[in-house]
Amino acid sequence: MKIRFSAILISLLFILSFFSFHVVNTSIASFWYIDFEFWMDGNQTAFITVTLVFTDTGYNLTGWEPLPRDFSNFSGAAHFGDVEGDVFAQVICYESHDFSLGQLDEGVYTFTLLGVHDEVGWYHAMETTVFEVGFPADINDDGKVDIKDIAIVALAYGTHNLDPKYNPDADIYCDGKIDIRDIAFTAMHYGE
Ligand SMILES: [Ca+2]
Repeated sequence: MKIRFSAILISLLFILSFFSFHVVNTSIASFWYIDFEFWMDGNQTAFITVTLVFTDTGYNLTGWEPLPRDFSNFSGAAHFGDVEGDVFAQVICYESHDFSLGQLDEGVYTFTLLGVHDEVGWYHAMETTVFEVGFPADINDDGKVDIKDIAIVALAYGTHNLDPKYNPDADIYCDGKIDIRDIAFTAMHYGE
């Protein structure tokens, strides 16, 4: 009986914690307006400018932080905290930040901005943007996307970066493997 009671209690706590986490996540998302702009400087270094606006009062931005890259996925974090004192004061934060992504090969990449509440410490994925470097579907660099480009990806299909048949030019999503996404991307730009 005792065991069953603790099992029910643990289950209830688990459900409750999941539910409250979910509620916090949903409500916090409405505090932001996010805009991404991808650009490159004269040295072929890539940047993402993130513009973030609080559309509600009671919070302030405390800083930005670049997070580790995972293949073609980049992420950065915006830290924020509660405004001390009168939370009903009109505090609308509007700030931009440049995240340097370094020099990138032609391809398709993603950038996700995470929100970190300094006091609570949790991460919340706020928004993701997908951006292209160069003209990745033109794999043989002859200025057009045609059957030759599709053939190059098809030949490398199913390989990963340790295979001799792996072709990094055909790895459009830069994730170390040639799969259906790389073929689909090339096909989507066919004729350009
Ligand atoms: Ca081509």
